[in-house]
Amino acid sequence: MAKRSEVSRRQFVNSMVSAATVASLPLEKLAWPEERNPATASTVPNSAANSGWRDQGVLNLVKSPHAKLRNVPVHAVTITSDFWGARRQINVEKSIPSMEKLLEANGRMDNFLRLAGNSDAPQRGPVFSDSDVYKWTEAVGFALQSGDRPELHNLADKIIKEVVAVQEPSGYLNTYYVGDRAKDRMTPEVQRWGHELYNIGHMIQGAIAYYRATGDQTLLDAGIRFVDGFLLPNFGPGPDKKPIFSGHPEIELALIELYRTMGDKRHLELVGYILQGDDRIKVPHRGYVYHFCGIPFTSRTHLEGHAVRAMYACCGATDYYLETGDQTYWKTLNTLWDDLASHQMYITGGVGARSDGEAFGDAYELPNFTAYGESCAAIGNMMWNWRMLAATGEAKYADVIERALYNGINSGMSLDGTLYCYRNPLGFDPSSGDRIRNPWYDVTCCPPNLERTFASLPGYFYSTSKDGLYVHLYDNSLLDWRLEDGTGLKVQQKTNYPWKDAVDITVTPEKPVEFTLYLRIPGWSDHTQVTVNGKAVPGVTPGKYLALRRKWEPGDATSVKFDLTTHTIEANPRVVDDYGRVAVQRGPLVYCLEQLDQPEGVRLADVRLDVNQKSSSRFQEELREDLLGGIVVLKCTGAVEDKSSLPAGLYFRYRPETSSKHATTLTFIPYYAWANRASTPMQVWTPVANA
Ligand code: FUB
Ligand code: ZN
Repeated sequence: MAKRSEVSRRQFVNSMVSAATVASLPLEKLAWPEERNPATASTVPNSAANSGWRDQGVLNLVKSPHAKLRNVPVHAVTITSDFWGARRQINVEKSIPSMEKLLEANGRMDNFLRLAGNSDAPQRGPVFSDSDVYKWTEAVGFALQSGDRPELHNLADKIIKEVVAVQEPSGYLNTYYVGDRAKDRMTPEVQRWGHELYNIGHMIQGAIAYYRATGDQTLLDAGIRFVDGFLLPNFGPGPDKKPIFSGHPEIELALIELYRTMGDKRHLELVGYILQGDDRIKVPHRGYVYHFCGIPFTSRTHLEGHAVRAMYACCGATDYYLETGDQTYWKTLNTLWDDLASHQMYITGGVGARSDGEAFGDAYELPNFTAYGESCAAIGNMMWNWRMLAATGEAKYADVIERALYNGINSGMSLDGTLYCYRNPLGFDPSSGDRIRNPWYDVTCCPPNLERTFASLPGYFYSTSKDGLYVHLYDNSLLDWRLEDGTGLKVQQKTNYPWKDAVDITVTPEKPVEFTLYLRIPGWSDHTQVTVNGKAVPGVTPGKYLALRRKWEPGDATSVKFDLTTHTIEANPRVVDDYGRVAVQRGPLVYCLEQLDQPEGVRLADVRLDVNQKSSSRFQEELREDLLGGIVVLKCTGAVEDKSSLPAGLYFRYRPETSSKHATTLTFIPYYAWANRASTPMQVWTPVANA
């Protein structure tokens, strides 16, 4: 299908403010250009009627009846520099291009080319290899939503052509279930393990991101052909159709975004059917646990099974709720979320305690060294909380997003953007032989997942509501969008967050207008000060949005000062692996100890944290521009317990009087930056000296 050509508002914004622009955007960028002057320009209401493809956010919730908040398009937010600006620049300049080369080198494109007669290479990679290509395409789609990059654009166009070239007339498209394996397509067993619908789900998500960037529907049409031509006529409820078992939830959220994009209600209804489960496909009980599908979603009482599957299922179910308002779904989602927050989530926002089955553990089962914490699962956690936030406008969901994003997701990609963690443990000993960061995995789900997440990040900074604008995340950035009544609005953030406590926010509506600016006050910030035009605002509560309702005038200045006191955090005593230990958190960042930062001869296994001093005086902060891309290092006094007098063997009488301790200085770095130098021991949870 032809590309639509339009003068892009995004291109306009990007020509004015490029990602290379440094932190301080001059104030004139906040001014409205002549043609947007309220006196001369007509306002464009943010209604379904004109929500064109270019203005659809990460989720297009414009018509979702049960969404309290609506997404702001990725192109409307320019993250200019510093924390996420640097990360995103590396993502688009290094990670995404190098991943494409790796996909080629590892046969992911040959899998398609062979079917078109353009390669002799045999099929390579696991059954879900196609999804690697689709997730990469999604990353490019989001990257292009922030501004055109001809090289990436051309490369993605070429890849999309190679993909759609091998779609069968029926609409079926998969590079694994071909030839001798074609007879196995969509058999119950293959629905369990074969990832056919998972692949197509990622294809549809990639296609939508690409469409929202370029208007190019080529891949989207292929996704629709699969669903409308192959899936819907043959599979679904009713005796004339075969049953569906989604196997690895993913198709659910993709189909709902397709429904939001194209408006075909059958796609939403199909998700209702899939989430209900079809008992014509029977799997053993452990299968319903592991796959997190196949039985009614609304019968779930806790998180269990494969963590990525569970998180994606929760995303799909929340999407379904946002469209239908089905209260039984809402009740289940809240039950599962409480389980997540009270029993199952690492302090880093990672999820999935067990390597065995890449799975959730029992309540409070959160081991550190053997933690699975797959990057994809933390991303799934963020995606789910983004949907819960849209449903409610409650800050507790944004707190989880921030926790996962800054820690358990951010750790997944090396600082140079070329190495990735599959697992994100909270303790590490390299003598295990484990290589934690790698350029490539044969199961390479995480790298392109991280790339699409960082590329989509501007879309997570703000939401609109009927009465105003929500600010969820803080970093140097410029929002150029509109309120839901159509009034143009620019919001500039200037900050050195998360290293410094201040965020200056300049609000520039195109004309004076009354609305509510909702500022997220993170749960970790005990004492936050907010002023508007220099006047202190009362009623600031941690873990809530602060509602600033007033008539906003162009140039109104809001300033926020967060409480970045470093805190030691203890876990519920039922988390046995953290008992007698503390983690260190400053602002949104969880910190860790890496062996190579500690004094010579001090082994991490022997260090204790002295918690007798007051938290505020315990840690000295050092801004180190030269280290790990620029970080705040935390130093504090600790103790080293001398165990050298213990005899050889496994068990000894406990004789605390004979153990000697000496003081040392411990150096903490942000967890996300670990394993970016040499491979040395690391730990997040450190025993306290008096435990
Ligand atoms: O099965 C597809 C992906 O591979 C899962 O989401 C990951 O956990 C990995 O197993
Ligand atoms: Zn993964």
